[in-house]
Amino acid sequence: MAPKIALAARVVSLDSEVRSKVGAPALSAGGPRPTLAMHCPASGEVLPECGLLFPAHTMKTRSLLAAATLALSTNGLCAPRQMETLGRGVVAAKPADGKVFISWRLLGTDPDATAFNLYRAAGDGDATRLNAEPIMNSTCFTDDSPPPGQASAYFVKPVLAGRERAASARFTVGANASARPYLSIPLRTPPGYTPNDASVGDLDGDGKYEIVYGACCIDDGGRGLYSTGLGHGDALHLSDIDPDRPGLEVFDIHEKPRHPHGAELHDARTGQILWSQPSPDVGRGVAMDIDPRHRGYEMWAAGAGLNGVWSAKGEQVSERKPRSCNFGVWWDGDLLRELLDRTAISKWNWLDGTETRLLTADGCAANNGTKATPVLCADILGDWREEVIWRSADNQELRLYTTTVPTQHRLRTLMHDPQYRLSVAWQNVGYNQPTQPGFYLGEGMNRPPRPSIVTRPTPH
Ligand SMILES: [Ca+2]
Ligand SMILES: [Ca+2]
Ligand SMILES: [Ca+2]
Ligand SMILES: [Ca+2]
Repeated sequence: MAPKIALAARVVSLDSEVRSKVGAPALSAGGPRPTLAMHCPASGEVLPECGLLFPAHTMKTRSLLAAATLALSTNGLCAPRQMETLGRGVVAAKPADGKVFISWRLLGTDPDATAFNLYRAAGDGDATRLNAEPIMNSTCFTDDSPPPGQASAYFVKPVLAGRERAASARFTVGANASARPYLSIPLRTPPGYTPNDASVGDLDGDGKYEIVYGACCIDDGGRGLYSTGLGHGDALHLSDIDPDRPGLEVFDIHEKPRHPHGAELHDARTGQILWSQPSPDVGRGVAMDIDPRHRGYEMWAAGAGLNGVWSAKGEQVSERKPRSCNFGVWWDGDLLRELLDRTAISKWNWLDGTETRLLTADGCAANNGTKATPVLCADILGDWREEVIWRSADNQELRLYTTTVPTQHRLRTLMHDPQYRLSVAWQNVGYNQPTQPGFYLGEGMNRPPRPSIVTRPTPH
């Protein structure tokens, strides 16, 4: 409300000024609400639908009206923009000259008259103020004589009206810190291992989310949980692939493996391999429920010696496999997932191993060359089934395709399943991989648990 009040005050002020200039009677305190007028730049006439402040019959009046309009725009009718809460961001760097350079933030909410005192605490000693007078003309300082052989902790206190305010967090330069103009954040990267994508889910059911980073898994606290040691792969699927065994499973494939597990399903919590298929090189692999005769997701992969479709138990349930090994989409009325490849959606006919085309997105094009992925496939609108966004072949539009097939199944929006929501994000991380929910979504599924979420009220 504050900007609107300020704006009204400015308008009243200008209104009084303009009225005196043009000889119009002043507005009384209880009079009509002042109104800003819009006028035609060419004729100077006030546009009637915008309200009349007073006749725009002099250039001076028009100038003042323009000033009033400018006041309106510069005072801002919009509410203040929400911004993240930032601290002082004190940082200290140690260049090669033996000095320490310290800088900090002047925040957008700080009054213009804010000054700062900078303090240094060496070792366990008391803090010493480094500046003689509060620092007004900058938000940085060079400490010419940091105590040798001791850690130095730097912090600032804002000074307003001669009074110090709360101290910032401290930034400590170690006693033997190397002289270098950067801060080093060490990473632990498995040597020689570069996964192409990552999936996220609650692998141990404690409500916190782990990251499956190819063959390895990072616990919610950031520590390594396990690695299957099976190496690089171009695709990975995390979900409740086998609903008859507890927890989530990961279907992973491996490029030129030096082991017999070209395509394998493993326990997402422990990394234990549940079954695998050998192949000298596997480039694609997917997991989704396409066959209602076998409970759980089916899997297939593109690699030498890999034929047919496997059930969640690792049994070959079809000698043939879908022509594509790419994306899945919940599109028709059943709970099975349909095949999404290039700019088409197809249905797998599990009885004879053929496919039926359900949708061809004429005039659209797929992305990422041979990966042939859509812009996005997710439960964006409507019921729980997924929409597909493709670009038009001429790049002049994005098209959102939504199903028109009725269904008898009612599920909560998939976007409120936390793993699914994250999978919409992971879909475009690295090599695009389709979404996967944190529960089994397929034929014979149980009612999914109500997601443990809160939402912020928003106007509808
Ligand atoms: Ca967890
Ligand atoms: Ca499972
Ligand atoms: Ca199945
Ligand atoms: Ca379906």
